[in-house]
Amino acid sequence: MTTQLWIVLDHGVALLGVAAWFAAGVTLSLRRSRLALAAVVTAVLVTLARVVTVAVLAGRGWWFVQEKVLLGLPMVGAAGTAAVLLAGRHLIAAARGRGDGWSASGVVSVFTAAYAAVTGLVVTFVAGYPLTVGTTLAAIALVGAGALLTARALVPPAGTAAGVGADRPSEGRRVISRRRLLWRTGGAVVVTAAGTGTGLSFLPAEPVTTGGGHGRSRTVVSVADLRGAGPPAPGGTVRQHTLTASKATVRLPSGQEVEAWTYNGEVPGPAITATAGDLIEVRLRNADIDDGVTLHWHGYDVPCGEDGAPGVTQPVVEPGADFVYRFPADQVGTYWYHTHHASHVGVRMGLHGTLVVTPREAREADARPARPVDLTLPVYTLAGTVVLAGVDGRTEHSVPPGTPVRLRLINTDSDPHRIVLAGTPFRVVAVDGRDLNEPGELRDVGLRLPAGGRYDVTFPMPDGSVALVVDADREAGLWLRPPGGANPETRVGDTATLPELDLLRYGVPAAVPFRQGDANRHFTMVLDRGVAMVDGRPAYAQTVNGRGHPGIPDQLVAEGDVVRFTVVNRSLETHPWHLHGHPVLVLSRDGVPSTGSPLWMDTFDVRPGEVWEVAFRATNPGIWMNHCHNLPHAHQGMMLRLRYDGVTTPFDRSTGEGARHGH
Ligand SMILES: [Cu+2]
Repeated sequence: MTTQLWIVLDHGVALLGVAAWFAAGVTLSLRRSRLALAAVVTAVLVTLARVVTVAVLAGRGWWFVQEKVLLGLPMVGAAGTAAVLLAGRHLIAAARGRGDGWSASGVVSVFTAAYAAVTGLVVTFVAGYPLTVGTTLAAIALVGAGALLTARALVPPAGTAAGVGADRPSEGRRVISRRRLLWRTGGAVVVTAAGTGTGLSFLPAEPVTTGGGHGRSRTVVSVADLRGAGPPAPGGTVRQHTLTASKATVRLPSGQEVEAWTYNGEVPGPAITATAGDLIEVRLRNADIDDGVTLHWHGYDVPCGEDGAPGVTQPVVEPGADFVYRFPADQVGTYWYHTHHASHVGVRMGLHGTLVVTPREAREADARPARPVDLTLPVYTLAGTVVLAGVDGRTEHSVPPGTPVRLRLINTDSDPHRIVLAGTPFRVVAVDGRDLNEPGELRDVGLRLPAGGRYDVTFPMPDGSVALVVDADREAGLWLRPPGGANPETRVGDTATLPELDLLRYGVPAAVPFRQGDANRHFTMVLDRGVAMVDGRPAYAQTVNGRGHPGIPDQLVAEGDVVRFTVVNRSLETHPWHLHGHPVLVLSRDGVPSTGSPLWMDTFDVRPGEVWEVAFRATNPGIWMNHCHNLPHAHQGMMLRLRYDGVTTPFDRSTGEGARHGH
């Protein structure tokens, strides 16, 4: 059973426990002793079942259970034991025909167990990992408050002193004043604990974590000086583009008209291509995007000053302003660009385009008799319609059999797309722009393309037709047909049921520049939902280690370090993790090492319950965004910065830490 299923099961059992303890409390209050006994027994059994689900999850990783083991289970365990001892005696007596099972202490203790159960569940959903002193105090205070209020409702401190010493008024008064004292003291303790706990929860974190490495050096360089200017390599040219961001109406081939945000009036924006050794120079102008825009070169390891992260590597480009990006085309492969300011809106509205750099020798190869077909195919959703390379229906190409075909798949959306290629065996030769080692021939598998990810797929054109199907929509997609169309149509079966290619077991291992043990810094990022400050406001956020942007500590590294990330997904949503400026080498997933080709990725899907170990060498100084590429998640807090020792930014308009960055 997957960790995700255990997480769901554990939530379910926890919820059942809450229901059982409350049912016990209510039936006991109503003096329905048989029902109450049954409910208490059920609650105890469910609580014991939770010990099992939590133990299994603990085996998957401490991050999944810390707050349950240290707080949730002990609270419900203690309160539940008290409930069994205090209520059980009377209930068993009632079952034997003596009394109605009711006792004030029984009712209070059973309800307290219910409060403990519900509080444990709330802590999991609101605070999660890591468990803090603040959360612990607030949770215990909450349960204590519930217990006190229940006791007060059953045994009022004043007024009807009826039962208490009616015949001996002085003793009655003494009991009442003792109770008042108890309630006041208890109330004061609860309020203080709740206040302290809540206050502690809102304290800002340390601004920086060092991941076990050393701290600050004295060399200081500004990201503004980490630029990519310089002439192209010998034989290269300068690839100049001007991209103007503007609102425009885009007409899809189906006739649908969409109000979009565009680069040069198009979605996707102009395709930028270059040959290795060229210099890419792009002038970005903002015509009328009120929020402002930038250009981020997704997966391209540009010098930091060209990275397009507003408030970190440059100011946001406001309407009427411009910014020039220059960087060498020294990295061959399939990439894309997009705005990095308010990108959860901007990219969805259309501010993205493709960037493809081909090897220098590829140009001479174009003279071969079978001219290769090389198609760049961004997949994106525009106004709710899935579009493949500008087309919201079928695209058809005529390709002579034997022609080498390369399809460059790019997912610019915030959710994964499923791609199926029917009619030919094929190879995935590159992932995120980086070639795989000896990728084997594939057929009848689905490809899950993560948000922001790219796959280059190749095959020689067969005699029949080939269909590329996106998200099982057989009416749309790309169709390649031999000229003349004499051959029968490729039958596209049920693409949804095909198994999914696991890239961690695809291709052949090869030498890698470092291993897990070489890492001299290690950062753990536990991804979840919870209440946290995001951009200065409390929110039900997408969190990293319980915090939201910009309150998540910067990760400090030094040039030359081998840095390891452990990325844990405690939530029930997929988080496509994306570090700027560096590809990461995938080491393992859920403790199982990668056994295929070395796999370098810039965006990897961490699905619910998964634990990924990745590493990279810090060779590109700067301050780099490190975030979930489900862009609404990034906007809801799931974003932090990886900062090289000694690098500063002049663009952070607040006090240096904790600025509002676009994303
Ligand atoms: Cu996410």
